[in-house]
Amino acid sequence: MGDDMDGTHVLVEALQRQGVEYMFGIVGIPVVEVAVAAQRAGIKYVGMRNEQAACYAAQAIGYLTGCPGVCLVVSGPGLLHVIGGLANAQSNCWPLIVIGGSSDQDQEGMGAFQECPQVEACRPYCKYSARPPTVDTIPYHVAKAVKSTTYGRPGAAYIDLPGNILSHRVPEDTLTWFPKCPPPPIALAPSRAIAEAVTLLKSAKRPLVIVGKGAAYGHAEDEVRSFIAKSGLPFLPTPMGKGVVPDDHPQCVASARSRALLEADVVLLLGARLNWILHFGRPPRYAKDVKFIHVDLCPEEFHNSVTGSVALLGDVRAITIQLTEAVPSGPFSSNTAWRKRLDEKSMANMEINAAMAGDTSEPLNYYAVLQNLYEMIPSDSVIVSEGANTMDIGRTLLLNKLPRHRLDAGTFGTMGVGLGFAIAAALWVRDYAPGKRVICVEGDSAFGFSGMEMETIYRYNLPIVIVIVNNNGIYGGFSEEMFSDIREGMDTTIATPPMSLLPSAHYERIATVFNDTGYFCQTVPQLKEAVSEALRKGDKPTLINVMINPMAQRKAQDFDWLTRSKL
Ligand SMILES: Cc1ncc(C[n+]2csc(CCOP(=O)(O)OP(=O)(O)O)c2C)c(N)n1
Ligand SMILES: *[C@@H]1O[C@H](CO)[C@@H](O)[C@H](O)[C@H]1NC(C)=O
Ligand SMILES: [Mg+2]
Repeated sequence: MGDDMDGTHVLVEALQRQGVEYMFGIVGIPVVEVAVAAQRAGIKYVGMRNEQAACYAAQAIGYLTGCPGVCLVVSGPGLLHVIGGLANAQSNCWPLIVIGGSSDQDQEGMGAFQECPQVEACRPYCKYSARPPTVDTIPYHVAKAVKSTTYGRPGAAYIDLPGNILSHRVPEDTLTWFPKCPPPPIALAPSRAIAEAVTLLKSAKRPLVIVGKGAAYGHAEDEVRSFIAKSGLPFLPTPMGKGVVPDDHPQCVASARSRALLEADVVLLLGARLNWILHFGRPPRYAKDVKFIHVDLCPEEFHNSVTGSVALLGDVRAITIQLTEAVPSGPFSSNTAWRKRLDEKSMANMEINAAMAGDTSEPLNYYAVLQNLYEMIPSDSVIVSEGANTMDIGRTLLLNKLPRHRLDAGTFGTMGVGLGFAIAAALWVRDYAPGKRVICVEGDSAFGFSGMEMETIYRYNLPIVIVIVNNNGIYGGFSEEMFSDIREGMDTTIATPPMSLLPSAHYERIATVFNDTGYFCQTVPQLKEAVSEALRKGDKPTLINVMINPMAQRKAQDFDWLTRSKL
């Protein structure tokens, strides 16, 4: 007879056989042993301070590596904290496996410690949610979770492990291990559909390509770049599609986004969904009769919101090769009127941005801070960003030249993702792209959601540069004087504006808790000094708090950012 193995060790070995490399989490009953066994087996474990942030880190490493990261949590409250993260991963279509300990099965229904309907709670936010009934079924469920999270549209999976299963021992020779899940099969579009797409593109007067994060996840950068080069078509990226083709490419019309969407007559979507980020493909943001050619790996995504003209189902990289082969060289370069209209608008918008960035009067505005930051950071940096104005203005000013180098609040618009994403990015850089920098640009409110992950960042000595763009509030706040005037003699809960945070908070002093010194900046020279020191040090975290004008605004927009129905 061979040796016995407990559920914990079966779980860890199954994860390892599936190629899982990173685990993020918080331990407690009954999963302490899982984290310890994972480390012993060589799985990199990062202990975090809140399960939500751990889950953000796990899904970001999944997006960056293509292999799901694991988030390990305890029963009850630990599991419930992770659900925001699960929903975020599912919404972004990023691979993630959450593993939750749960109370012993023989106490079910009796008010067991942290008893909670965990499999049911996770199910709406997952592609697969299950509890292996026995120790010997764990390898099957782990293999199935890996397959569910990476095949078809990527997403999240949940595996529930009661304490009694984690500790139960079975003879090793009764176990069946599953081989590493093969990479997802690649589907091409039928050549007839490719021909239809190309005919439509050729007939277009005002064609536009939109590059989504599906193209980034699908590693289609070389193919999309070739397609853009050969076709000569103007393009713009979605927020996390940035960098698949460099933002500063001459055919990028992101600076004329509203006009490009509104006036295009044929739009080719490469791994981008017609959800709120692309204003549902409908008026008033698009022409009423615009035609969509949609490339997606999920058939249910087609004809959502508007009926498309051509649906190309399959792998975005393979289909982009098909399109590149079928499209004639530079057929659109003759279409100078359309390009001219877009370029004029781009120039006008870029001039407004440059004027605002050039205004370095104090208190600073967003544009001055973000443009000066951009000019200092290496162009291959991974940029993590969240906040409202901070993130939106940063999307325009912080250009990406490489794919998967922008991580932000994404499809679900979640605040609190930044530090978890940055932790994952720092590990990815350490292990796969040494020398790159991770720059995490946070609104002051956004930073607060997962602020204690600063301890995690210091504990693992991750060289992340965190820049807080501090305007004393959510979208904006008040100066110290106005804040105290507003509340003078009043009940603070009645008088404090809901969008305001404590004025002039010295978030940089959080660094002193971890025996470091942060930077407080109110001027451009101070910002430059702080960033250059951070980049020079290079081997440790840096926390920079930049005070800006609490009344600073985004430049005037042609449309409300969120397209609303007229109810
Ligand atoms: C989890 C979550 N809670 C609340 C919100 C609503 N919300 C949107 S942006 C934002 C914060 C914006 O403030 P800040 O991060 O300081 O950026 P700013 O616009 O001030 O630059 C909040 C709370 C959200 N998107 N996600
Ligand atoms: C704190 O930092 C100083 C140098 O800045 C160093 O000498 C000291 O050892 C550090 N203390 C701890 C506990 O790390
Ligand atoms: Mg703010």
